[in-house]
Amino acid sequence: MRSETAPAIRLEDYQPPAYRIDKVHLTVQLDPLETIVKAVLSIVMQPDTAVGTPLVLDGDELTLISARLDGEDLSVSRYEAAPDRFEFFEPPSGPFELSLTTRINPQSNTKLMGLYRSSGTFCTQCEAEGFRRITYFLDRPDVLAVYTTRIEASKADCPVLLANGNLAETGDIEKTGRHFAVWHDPHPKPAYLFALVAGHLAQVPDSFTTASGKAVQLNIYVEHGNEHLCDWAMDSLKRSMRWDEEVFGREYDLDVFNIVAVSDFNMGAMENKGLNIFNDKYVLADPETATDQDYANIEAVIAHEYFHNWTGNRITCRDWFQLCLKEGLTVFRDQEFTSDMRSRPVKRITDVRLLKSHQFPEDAGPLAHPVRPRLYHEINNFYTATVYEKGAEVVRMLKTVVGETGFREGLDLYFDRHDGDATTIEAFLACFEDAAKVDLNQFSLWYEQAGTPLVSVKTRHDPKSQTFSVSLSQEVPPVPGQKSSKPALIPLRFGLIGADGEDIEAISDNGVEIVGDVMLLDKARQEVVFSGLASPPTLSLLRGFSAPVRLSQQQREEDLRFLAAHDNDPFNRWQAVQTLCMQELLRLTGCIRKQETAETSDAVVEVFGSVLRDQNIDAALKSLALTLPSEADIAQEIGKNVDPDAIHSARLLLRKAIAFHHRTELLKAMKDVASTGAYSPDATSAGNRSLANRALHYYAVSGADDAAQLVWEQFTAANNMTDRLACLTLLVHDHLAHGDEALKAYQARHEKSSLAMDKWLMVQATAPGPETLEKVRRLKSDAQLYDVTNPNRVRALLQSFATGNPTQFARTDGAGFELIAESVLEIDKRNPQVASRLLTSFRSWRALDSHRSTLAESALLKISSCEELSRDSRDIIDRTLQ
Ligand code: B3K
Ligand code: ZN
Repeated sequence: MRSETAPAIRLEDYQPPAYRIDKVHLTVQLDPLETIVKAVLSIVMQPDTAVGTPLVLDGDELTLISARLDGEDLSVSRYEAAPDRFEFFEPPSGPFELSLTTRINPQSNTKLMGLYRSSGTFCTQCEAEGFRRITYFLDRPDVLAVYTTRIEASKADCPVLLANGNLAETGDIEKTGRHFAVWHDPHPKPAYLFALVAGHLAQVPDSFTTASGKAVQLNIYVEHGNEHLCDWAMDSLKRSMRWDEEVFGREYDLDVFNIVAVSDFNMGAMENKGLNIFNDKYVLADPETATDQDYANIEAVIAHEYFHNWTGNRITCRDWFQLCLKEGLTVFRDQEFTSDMRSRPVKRITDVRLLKSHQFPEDAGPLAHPVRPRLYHEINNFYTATVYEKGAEVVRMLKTVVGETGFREGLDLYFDRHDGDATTIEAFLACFEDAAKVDLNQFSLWYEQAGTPLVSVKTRHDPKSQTFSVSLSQEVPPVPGQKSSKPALIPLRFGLIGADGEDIEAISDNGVEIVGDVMLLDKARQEVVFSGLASPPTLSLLRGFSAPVRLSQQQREEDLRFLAAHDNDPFNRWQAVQTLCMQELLRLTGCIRKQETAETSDAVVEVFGSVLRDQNIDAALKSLALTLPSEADIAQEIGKNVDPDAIHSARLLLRKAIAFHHRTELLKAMKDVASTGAYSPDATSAGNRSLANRALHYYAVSGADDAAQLVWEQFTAANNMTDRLACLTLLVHDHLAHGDEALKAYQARHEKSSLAMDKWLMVQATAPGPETLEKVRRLKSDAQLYDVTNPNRVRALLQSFATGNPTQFARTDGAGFELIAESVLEIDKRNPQVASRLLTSFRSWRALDSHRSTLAESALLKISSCEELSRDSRDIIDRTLQ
């Protein structure tokens, strides 16, 4: 007997709530095993509600202790309470106060939703539906209330007591050894933004003065001993606050902004009003334990959560289908912040790589869904790359379509018109239609249709008429459960490049609207004809990746080499190198599969020489240009009958050829950017390290006699985590001498830092080679090194194996799939969200060759046959197998 699938929730069934809850007064008496929550709810029946309509509150694993109505005990005949609901029959038709007291057990809360404990600290996670695990409530985002929270706890165990809003009162509870704090949040908010933290935490204080001169107290709370690791996060916070004022005119609105870092957290961080709670991975950093990537992530996540204060908190979602309203927009905002703080082209390339590696496969597989889904069984499974990353791309396209000014005016209108609302995508788009006077009807399809559009391009030059025609067509490949798709409005930024490498101003006529350097594709097939072109230009299409589409364009190798050298759009220069590599990698993979001799193309290898020698691109960009498409990217491009071993071999072959041919230039590149002096996390220094380590990545397999020794020496000499981890990865993944010694040395050095040890687990889990599986199993059973209760450990060891080690996950003996299937079942019992996320690593199973896909299917069927699967995992497994 398999467990039941939860009922589907549909967008079309949305109904406004029958009752409002305007005020919430919570008293939380903290105790690890028996926490008592008294909730006093000020409730009003909505004008359209029929008198006598029952009030049904959500609950999840709750025990009711008492219920009172306007201060009097509520007779048991007037309500029914179960762990998952509280139903009040025939509530008063006028305003009333319902007081409910419930008991919960934070210590046994292994789902890490609701109120739980992380290393002894009490903390909460309420998005999406965690508040109902604290008290009975209308736990939906369109019920907005003003919260006052009184926390009571042992003074010794919990000297720090925090909740949303401003601190109103503190004091001792006489003769009990307990104390209290009262927090008041004047901004009405949905329950998912509620937060509470209590524990033994160190406070790192700072301050910020807003543009209008208001003083805000800033605090980061961390475990004692970690105070010295907060400087970067605090600096990032202050820069985010200033940037949001300068770029979007948004100021902070409370007296205090608190951030708490905890070590057990299901995701990255949470934007609770005035009290952001973070996975410590996105707060703590010093050069010894954090890489440049970690520094960049911290900056971006701190900014993202802070930006939610306006896009998410002051303006929230009407229902969970509108999740992209806050997430897509906030990701767009954090991407812009990073672009301003660092290098815009580098950020764009990094984001597009992420989109292509995470979102494109999602959109091409069984878990595909529109940016705004229409149906869900478990909302936690919709915090996806599609909602976040494609959602941000849609906002970026909106900006392209309505123009810079129209975009800013539309957003200003959105903030004005909807401040304090729980609203929808339609309302958001209407602001841009009104401000920029455009019709976004066709554009809105981006929110409705799943699947990545494929844009096919053909060009033709006619010397007689001196015209250059570009024929374009668009189609969305079939998506399970989606009827045929309509043509979307696709903004294609482009340039026509002359033989001298300069962009040509060309005149076009006919059906395609062109605004500046953007063609607006709006039909299934269209043609643009440019005139006055005696010789054929080179077309640079989809500059800046102006739309989340796949391009099918027959590009000659010489055109790609020309674009790689001359395109004045940095994104497309990078893309040209990637396309060249991808074509070469597909060819090599084909040869290997057919057991033909695979020889690398000298011309492609030489492109890397030109990139290495190019004086005009900065180090970070150069490093990206030298990065080959990942194995997963190649697999995705192949699309079906995928053999990960062949892909791995092809990629290694090309890497070795590049390394062998450019040994001298690689050494020179390393020398040119070698760091002198102390570590600094700034973008330029990080770019230099990135290039040096990229060059070393090639040099390590160049066949040079000193290669392995050089990596080992750099490992031992490294004065920062970025370099140390880069070397460790090479030593282990390329099976160089000293690999085991390096792992031991790293372990000895970092065993006290769990974040650093996560990297150690990850390096081993992602090592290619058949020995990895046994190693992962050994590590998994080592209680000193692995802890199934900690989501970061699970992600470091198992998620990285499943998603970052394609040859071993998809082993031909099925042992990789089995390991992950077993682990999903084990984790699912404790923490469904972490388990279902791990389970999504099977999403591309149908694209594998028939032997491997049969093995994957049997692992999936094993999971599916489990009787006690959580709702989260049941939803993913059903969709993955459909
Ligand atoms: N809003 C949270 C994510 C909540 C996930 C709930 N399963 C973090 C963020 O996107 O900022
Ligand atoms: Zn977010």
